[in-house]
Amino acid sequence: PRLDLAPGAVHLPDWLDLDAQRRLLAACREWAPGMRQQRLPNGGVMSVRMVCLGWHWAPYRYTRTLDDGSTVLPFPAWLGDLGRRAVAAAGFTGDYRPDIALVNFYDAEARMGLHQDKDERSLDPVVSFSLGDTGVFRFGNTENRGRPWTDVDLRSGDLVVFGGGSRLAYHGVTRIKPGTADPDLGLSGRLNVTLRVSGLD
Ligand code: MD5
Ligand code: FE
Repeated sequence: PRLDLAPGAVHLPDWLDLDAQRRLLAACREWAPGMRQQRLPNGGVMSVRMVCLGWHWAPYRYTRTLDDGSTVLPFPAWLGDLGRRAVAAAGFTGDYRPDIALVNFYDAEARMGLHQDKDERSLDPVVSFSLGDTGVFRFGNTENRGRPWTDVDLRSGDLVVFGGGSRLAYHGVTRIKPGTADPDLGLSGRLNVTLRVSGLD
């Protein structure tokens, strides 16, 4: 099935079959040693653990190197291919050449407050893959952090593509539902992999 959250925001539940989920999870486990909790300029520390591929999210800009001077992990070609299949499945036309992946791990307590993704210079779609425990995703409006918003459960294997008029919508993750993952996957907590186009070179 295909669910339109709003113009340009397309939810394809269970788009990744269990085999594809296992492959993406195995890749996340290879990247996981780079995961860290980002410190924000306001002094806060994000509850989500993140590792970046292609470009490092600094916050609130993209850099080629991490704070410690190390080089960001490469963005693999196979992940770009998966992203192109995802945007096509969601009904978007035209080239899609993502060069950033943000891999976010949510434990049972982690959240992500409402924000806009506006650090990319390109407004090409953002592709989101969910693995593991269900997350409650809050999809807001483009004006402010207030209502109206819609809360959507994102389950393991779900694809959401955010483009067009939804690309700059406020959004966040209000909670994780512990113990909701398929035990066959072997993941406690939630992983979200987003693909983006930096518009940088
Ligand atoms: C997540 N991650 O579930 C979400 C999925 C992030 C983040 O929000 O910034 O890492 S991506 C959701 C998204 C991306 C771009 C635009 C919109 C939503 N949107 O317009 O609603 O961990
Ligand atoms: Fe975001």
